[in-house]
Amino acid sequence: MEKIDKVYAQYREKVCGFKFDDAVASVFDDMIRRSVPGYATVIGMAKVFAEHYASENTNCYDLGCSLGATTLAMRQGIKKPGVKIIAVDNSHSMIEQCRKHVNSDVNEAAVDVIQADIADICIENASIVAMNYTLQFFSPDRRKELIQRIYEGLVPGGLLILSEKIKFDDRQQNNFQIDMYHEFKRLNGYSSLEVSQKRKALENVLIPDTLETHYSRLKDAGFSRSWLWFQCFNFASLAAFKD
Ligand code: GEK
Repeated sequence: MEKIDKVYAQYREKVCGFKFDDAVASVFDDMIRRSVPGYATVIGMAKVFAEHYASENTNCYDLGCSLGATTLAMRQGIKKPGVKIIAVDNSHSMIEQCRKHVNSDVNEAAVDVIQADIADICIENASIVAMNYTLQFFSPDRRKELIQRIYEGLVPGGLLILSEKIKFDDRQQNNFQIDMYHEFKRLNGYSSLEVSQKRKALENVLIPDTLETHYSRLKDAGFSRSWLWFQCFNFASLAAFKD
């Protein structure tokens, strides 16, 4: 039975920084589906991207794989022989459950599930790198170097899918997108208390960039084409290609 996210349902005297621990991992599927607008579309499309862009004898990376939703979607879509998925997360709680999901999945492509920091892994021979809602948790001053390593690790024609919470330079737009995003969460059954305590927990933990910052970082790394293919409020997904 799917577990319902009640992590921030009770009033807390002190709200500590958000952690990907057992309490979060055990309700994560419900949490992310009710908290990230367009999550089902973005994950569902990982299957389609894999169908089109996972090429023979290459690797597909899922950076910040959590429970393995993107990994399993890509695995369903892989058509070419010799493709291996490398799923990486530094949370022990997430990786334990991700392994269980991968082991009970029936699709055939090889999958390595690795507990590691994405700063420390080698990215090589990649036709796809999916980084869904993970860069936002990575130290801002190391993001440029990580994107550069992803670029270097992609084969020519390779694809980076980068999904993120974003912010906006225009204050009015930023307020509008955030307000409507909070309404989206209430629509999905979160109380005002849950919304405000979660927001507090994510302060200084989830640090969003603007779309402009993403585009210029991708360009500086060498990506010749970066396109917005999905956006709902302050959540966006980009497809960036290495020529
Ligand atoms: C999905 N992509 O379901 N190294 C490795 N993992 C990290 C790091 C790091 N430095 N920092 C954070 N994580 C998934 C959802 S969730 C997004 C991704 C969210 C991991 C962290 O442990 C968590 O599992 C994941 O990145 C972010 O499509 O919760 O909003």
